[in-house]
Amino acid sequence: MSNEPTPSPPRPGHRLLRTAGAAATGLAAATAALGTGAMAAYATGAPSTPVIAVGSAAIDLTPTPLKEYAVRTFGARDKAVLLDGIHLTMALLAVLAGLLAARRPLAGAAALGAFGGLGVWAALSRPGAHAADCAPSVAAGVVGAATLLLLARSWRRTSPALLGPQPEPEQEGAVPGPAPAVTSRRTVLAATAATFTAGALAGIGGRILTDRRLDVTAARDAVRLPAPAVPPAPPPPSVHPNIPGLSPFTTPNADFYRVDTALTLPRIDPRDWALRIHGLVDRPQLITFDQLLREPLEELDHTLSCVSNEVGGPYLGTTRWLGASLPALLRRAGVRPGADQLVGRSQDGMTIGTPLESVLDGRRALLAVAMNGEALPLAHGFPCRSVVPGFYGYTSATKWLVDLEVTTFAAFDPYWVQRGWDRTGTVRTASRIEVPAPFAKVAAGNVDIAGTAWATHRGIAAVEVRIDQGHWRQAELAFDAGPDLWRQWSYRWAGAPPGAHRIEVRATDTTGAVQPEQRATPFPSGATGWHSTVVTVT
Ligand SMILES: Nc1nc2c(c(=O)[nH]1)N[C@H]1C(S)=C(S)[C@@H](COP(=O)(O)O)O[C@H]1N2
Ligand SMILES: [Mo]
Repeated sequence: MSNEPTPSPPRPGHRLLRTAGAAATGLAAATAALGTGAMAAYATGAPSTPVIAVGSAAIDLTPTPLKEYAVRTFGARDKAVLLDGIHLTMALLAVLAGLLAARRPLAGAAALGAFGGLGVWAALSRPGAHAADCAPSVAAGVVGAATLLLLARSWRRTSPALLGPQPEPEQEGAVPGPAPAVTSRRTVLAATAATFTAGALAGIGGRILTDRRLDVTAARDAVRLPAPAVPPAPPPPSVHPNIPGLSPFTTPNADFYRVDTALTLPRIDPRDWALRIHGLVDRPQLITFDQLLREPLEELDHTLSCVSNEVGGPYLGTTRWLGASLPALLRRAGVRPGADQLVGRSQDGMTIGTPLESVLDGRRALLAVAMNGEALPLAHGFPCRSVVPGFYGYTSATKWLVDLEVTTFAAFDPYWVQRGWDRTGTVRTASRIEVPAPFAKVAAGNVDIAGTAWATHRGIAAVEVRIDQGHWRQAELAFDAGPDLWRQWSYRWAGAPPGAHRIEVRATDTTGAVQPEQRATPFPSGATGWHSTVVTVT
């Protein structure tokens, strides 16, 4: 029963309260909806969670320039930013649905239900989606709509003005006897808050439970990596000029860049994993993880890089892969004449196409199972990914690989090619100054300049440095560990005079091609241009 005076006519304060209440019903109902969706995803898998499904669809629909902008601006945080954006948008729309519901409860509920419909569409549009994947969004939509309807109607009952003329109580605090329809505002507020809290807890709980159910870290820890058939010597120390600030020659797994479209990491138990090799082959293959580990395994030291890397950017790393020979497996399958593209498919539906001729030309392409002596980290493709030296990741390095199709370029455009990127994806010759850091202040005299250069699979023949547009000078190249690896370099700038200076670098690959000065954006086939750094000598 209400202890509050029932106002007549409503005062402005009450108007505000009613608006806030209406907004709160929308937020509470949406939270309950998302909580329900997260709980339901326990059964159908993390990618079918409504927000994840909508986010994944958004990633696939994002126009290339916007995607480039996101990678450039947010880097590895791009996914967190996207999810925050979706949550914020949802909150805003939920508030609007709540306000609408205050006037027209059914219409508000229908609006919230429509978001559920968006989730259904998104979940079903995922590659390899099953009908069941729409269940979390259906549940979310139904719960969201019903909750909003109930809450909005309750809120209306707290406001006699909305229910038509009511008899005046005799005095303040008197029991409003003849108006049983009027619910206490406090009761409805409590119900709204409880709905919100329950929804939030269900959301968090659903996520924790789903993560636990899908956890494959134990399975990953249990992987026993066989030794490679011919273990190569580790790169000698001379591959790395000993200059403070220069990146290590081998990138630790934890520091290895990550670029992919996966909002939730695919979690694959190796016991459930099998790789299908099919298409234009004489003998299609199905290989289990155990069978793959029984193949003669090879180690490959290799620098993987991303086409989205800006000049001087961070999206590359060097690692020692362990894996089975991809060309050997393709030969076993018997590649038919006429095939020119090898398409890798991941468990999450990514498609990546590599020129088949290059895979079979003698380069050391692998189906990799390990990185730096460890089973592949989940973020880098556990349990298996492809690696083909000479190509950017988007045309060669399918993570969470489950399917290899021998086909033609004419027959199929992979994911990034559909979005306008170059279908070949050969790594361009590039170089980067790492020391001194941009805008560093260094002491006059001898200044050490150092960095990395790469032209994966062709190899680096020379690196030159120039200062303030002077003559190009040869940098000193560290030991050449092979064409599939970056090459570190250094240059001692003797007698650096005080003032601001611009340092530039350019590399030459082993075909004799000099890195072009002309700037090009990463889209559609990799950035070009010389990297430069401005330093102040004091
Ligand atoms: N399944 C899947 N594999 C993928 C991608 C992806 O989005 N999904 N991105 C590719 C791109 S663009 C790059 S550069 C490399 C990056 O590999 P890394 O994240 O292990 O560094 O993975 C490639 N393989
Ligand atoms: Mo990439």
